[in-house]
Amino acid sequence: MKKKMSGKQAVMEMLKAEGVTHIFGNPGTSEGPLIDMLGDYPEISYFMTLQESVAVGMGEAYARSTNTASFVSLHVDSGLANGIALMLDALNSGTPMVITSANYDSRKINETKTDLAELVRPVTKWAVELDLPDQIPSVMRRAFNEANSHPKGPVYVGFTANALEGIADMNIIPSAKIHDETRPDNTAIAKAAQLIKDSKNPVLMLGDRVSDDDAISEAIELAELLGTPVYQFRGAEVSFPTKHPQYMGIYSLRSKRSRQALDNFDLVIAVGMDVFEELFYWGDVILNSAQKLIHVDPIPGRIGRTEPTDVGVISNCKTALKDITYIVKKHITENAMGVEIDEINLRRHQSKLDVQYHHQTFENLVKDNWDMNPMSPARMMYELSNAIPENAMIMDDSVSNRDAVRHYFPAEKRGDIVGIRGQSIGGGIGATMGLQCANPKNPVFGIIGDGSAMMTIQGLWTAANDKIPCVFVICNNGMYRVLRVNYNIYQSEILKETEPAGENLLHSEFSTPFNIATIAQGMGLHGERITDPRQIAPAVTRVLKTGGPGVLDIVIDGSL
Ligand SMILES: Cc1ncc(C[n+]2csc(CCOP(=O)(O)OP(=O)(O)O)c2C)c(N)n1
Ligand SMILES: [Mg+2]
Repeated sequence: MKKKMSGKQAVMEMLKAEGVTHIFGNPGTSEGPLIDMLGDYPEISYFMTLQESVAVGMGEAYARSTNTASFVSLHVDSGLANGIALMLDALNSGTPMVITSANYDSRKINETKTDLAELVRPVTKWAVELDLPDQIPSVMRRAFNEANSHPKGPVYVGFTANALEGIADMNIIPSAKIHDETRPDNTAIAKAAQLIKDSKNPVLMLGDRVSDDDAISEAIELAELLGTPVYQFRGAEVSFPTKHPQYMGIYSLRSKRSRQALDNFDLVIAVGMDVFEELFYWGDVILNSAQKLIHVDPIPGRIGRTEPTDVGVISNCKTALKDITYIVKKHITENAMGVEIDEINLRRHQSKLDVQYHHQTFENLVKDNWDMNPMSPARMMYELSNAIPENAMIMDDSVSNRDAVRHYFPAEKRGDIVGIRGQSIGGGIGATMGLQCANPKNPVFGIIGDGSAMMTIQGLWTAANDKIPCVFVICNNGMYRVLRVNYNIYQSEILKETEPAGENLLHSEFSTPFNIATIAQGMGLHGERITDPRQIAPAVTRVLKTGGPGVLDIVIDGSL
């Protein structure tokens, strides 16, 4: 039913109708009309950040954890521009968000009024700016629909002062769930099953969208049926239980072990991922001509982007995995597989041995440095993983220490570990808070590189101000370590130079040290600096006892 109201009220009514309870933002004068309305909507909490990247980081993790678009309110052009780095990440990683800001009076077109939609068009799925109040309900409805349906991503809506202050008849009707869980084409599934049947040595690679599509059990079933090794690709969401005996870890072309492993397989079954997406250029085609690729993905346009694909299936991951498993099972029971059951058993056994071998190799590697000072990243993660409560959730922005994080923190289901999945640093501080806002009953620990933390360090204040009781654990190696790691790989593996200079890379070290524990204290948080690994467990107990947010600034070794 139509109701007369102002544009600014329509914005708030639409948020209420959409079920939005959290606004992550940073206000400016142009947003005054909206901020002023908040007093009338106590059911909606506004989390004030002191820099827009913090708000976007909060929105990113909140959306991924609640599986629905988050709402972020930024300031006109300058504030919006500050949010762009993490908006780009959200676009690349498909995180549903509705981001807004307000603009000046549209009659000021001759002055320095920025075209806000134009400003963010490259980093959004859809971007519009409104001049009329009566545009607000339908555009907000479409914004949530667009953000929440494939390809998911950030959507931008700008409101001029005219749209916010004008009065019009409004229909406040929220978006409805769009059922875009596409079913796979039967012919494609039959072709995929045939390739699996013909394969002697397949591998399963699972991207974040396996987790998004709630397809972990289906992935386990197919993996166990085939006895294949399983890799997680990128690994920002949990797509496979890390303790599973066939789980090989995170796949990255930057790792020699990953690249070499690929040579062993005659078939890659890639599900819910951007196939072989990577930082460096490893060639225009990664697989050799004898290797086959099945790619299942829910997003049209993601299949066949770079890698020649033998069978491409646009489908919800859960449904496609189920259907493939059904046919493969039939092949097996009819004994029609190219390989015999014994061979599948052998493959399963071999996968388990490989997993154990890699696990043991890691443990052997870190054993010698177990008592070193500063402590090794492995020791830090070992102590931390033993100290945190059973129901803790991990936000992983550990950058170059991700291998150690993943070695010691088991993850069984979606949400056990939520990783930063984009390219920008600075996401972790906000994402830790966003994860905590979405999961108020679980202790949340954000494991964050010191460089990434410093990019949005003012975010700590929001945790104190809004009493968000998460724990920020800083991997304090005093450097941008990953730049050294990557530069070594670039020089030796891409340029084929014999003496990589990563260790001595200029401007990768914080030669003037900073103390994040005292910075935290200065912003009203509990903060501790830890140099002795035996102090990690007592410090975790202490920070949890405060009931508020805190920082554990852990000094670790950064050598390559
Ligand atoms: C906004 C932004 N600026 C710069 C970079 C380049 N960059 C990528 S990783 C990184 C260093 C991260 O350092 P830290 O968080 O300390 O983790 P470490 O490498 O030491 O493990 C930098 C500067 C980036 N990705 N994003
Ligand atoms: Mg660092």
